[in-house]
Formats: sequence, structure tokens, C-alpha cells
Amino acid sequence: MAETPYEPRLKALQHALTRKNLDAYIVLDRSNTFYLTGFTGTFSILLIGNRAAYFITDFRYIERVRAHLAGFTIVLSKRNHERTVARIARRKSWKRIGFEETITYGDLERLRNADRRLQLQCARGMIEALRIKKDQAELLSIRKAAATCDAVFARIRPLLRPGTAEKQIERKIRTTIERLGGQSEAFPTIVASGPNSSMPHYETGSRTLQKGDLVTIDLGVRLDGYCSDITRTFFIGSASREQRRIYEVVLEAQKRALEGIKPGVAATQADRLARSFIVQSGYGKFFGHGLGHGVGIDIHEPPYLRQEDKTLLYPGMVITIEPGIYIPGKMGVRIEDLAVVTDIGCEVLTLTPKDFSAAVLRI
Ligand SMILES: [Mn+2]
Repeated sequence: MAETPYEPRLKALQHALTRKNLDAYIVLDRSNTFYLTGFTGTFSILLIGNRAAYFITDFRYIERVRAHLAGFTIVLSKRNHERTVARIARRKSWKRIGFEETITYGDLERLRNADRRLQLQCARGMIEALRIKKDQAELLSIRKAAATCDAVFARIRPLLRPGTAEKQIERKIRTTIERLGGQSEAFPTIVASGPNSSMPHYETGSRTLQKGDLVTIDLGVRLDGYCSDITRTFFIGSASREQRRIYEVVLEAQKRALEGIKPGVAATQADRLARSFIVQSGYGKFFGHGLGHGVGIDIHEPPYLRQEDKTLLYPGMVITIEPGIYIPGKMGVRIEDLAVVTDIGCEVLTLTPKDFSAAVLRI
């Protein structure tokens, strides 16, 4: 049988448990569960000890996981799943049990009530820390998801003309993603035209494109359970002098970051590479968000490229580089690419053209 990526991930977590002096770890988070098992159902509890791992689920999923899950003992739980956890922990003499910071208050309370002797403690970020560095299987999925972004942009180009509504473009993006083999959008697509573009997380509406508009499109594809993320800003017909100036500043800021990012650079330094150029150009107060974020199973995950984050970048991290300038009530420009940190720098995975001449669309 071909080796799956899951065994090494489970082993890495088990090593981390030992270092933290934990007997076991409870995993409820859906993304962490997917990372460790590939399971995409809505209910499971993983109980992972140093030498044994249990996958607890209910009758809806039992058949599916029995066929597919290696490395875990499958446990069918009928009701009161927390008591099932407590029973296994007692049998294995596990006392110190860590849980994720995303656990709900209700789940935690039920676990506590299931067995008061368990020493439950929050051990945050244990799996998230492993997820930061992507393995080959993950990189392959992310590359495919990034290439799909480029294919989507190529196909929606004809819609970017006066008279098209933001919502129409969004719909076309969604259907194109599915036609190209993506599972879905990685997040709700943003199509922000004219003055709407000054809101970085604008909610796509019914405004129609006009000649002289700028339109910012931020889209992502989910494929094989992994996300991609890209933003391009286009000018419908022509760009004003100010629009062009802002576009060139954002593009240059992004270029500086892409050239400077390499292993050993701190997240905050990466942010500064782009930010200092935007500040020098006089637009510092209009770049209100961080330079980027990690992307993987979740669209936003560590590391976060922002001021005050000292995380050092290392090979295998997948991050966005997305400087922007937003002038309230007027316009916004963002240029975003997805990149993987390599041994010597970073490799950009989204390749849709972004030089100024490519951004101005003839109508
Ligand atoms: Mn992004």
C-alpha cells in the first residue's frame, strides 16, 4: 500500500505531546482532523496518546472511516461521546490531556463532567504548528489550487467591461471554479468596483462596472481540501493618473517583499519590506492590514506577516503577499499572490499578469 501523508503527521504530533509532557491530546477542530486523517465529516473526536490513537465517531461515518483510516483505532460512539473519551483515557491510564484552544465551552464542560479526575489543559497550536510547514502532498494540492486561480482569471476577463454587475462576475467565478475541478471557493469572492474597492473585505453587491472604474477581485479556490488566494486590480478602459500612481506603488511594494522574503526573515520584517515603500510614497496610513498570511487547509492560518510578529520564515511555508492602498470613499488597490518559501527565497504560485499594462483592460 502506498504510504499516506498521515502517519508522519501523527508521529510528529506524538513527539510534540511527549515534549509537552502530555499523556494525550483531544482533537475536535475540523481542519486539524483533516490534516491528521483526511476525514471531512462533521463529527469526530480524535484522542491521541504517545503510542495509541483513537478515532471516535458515530454511526453516520463509521463505515467510511473503517475503510480508509490507517493508524487509528476506530471507536463507534452511540451517545455521550465525552464519556467514551473518558473511558478510553481511564483504560490507557492517561491523565494529563491537552485540548485545542478552539474547543467550545460546552464540549469542555461535558468532558470535565465525564470524568473529574482528568487533568484537562489547553495546549494551543500544537497541530497548527505542524501545519505551517507544508509537505509534498500539500504543496501539490496548493499548486493545483493556485493554477486554478489563474485559469479562472483568464476565463472571466471578457466579463470585465461596462455594464457587468459585481454579482455576475462573482457567480461566473464560482461556476468556473467548479468547472475547472475545484471543490468550491476558498472564501466568498470579493468583487469590489469603483468606490467599493476602498473596503478591503467588501461584500460583493449589485453595482455595475463603468468606464474608468477600477475593480479589485479577490478570489480563492479550494481543491483537495487546500486553499489558494489571489487578488488583482483592473482598470476598465483606462486609469487616471492617481489610479496609476497608486497601482504602481502597490506593485513595487509587493515586488520588494517578494524579492526580500527568504528563510530566516521574520514575519514583521517581511511586512516592513512592503510597508516602508508605501510609507515613503506617502500612503502609509492607507495600508491598514498586514502584508499577508499563511494559507493551507484554512484560508487564514499561521504565519501572519504583520508588524509585531517575530516568527521566522522557513522553507515550506505557504504565504500570501498582499499589500494594498485604500483611500476611503474613493478607491482601493490590492495585489496579492500566493508564494511558497524555498531554500533561497520564495516561489510565486499564482501567475496571472499584474504589470500595469496588463491591468488596464481595453473595452
Ligand atoms: Mn489573502
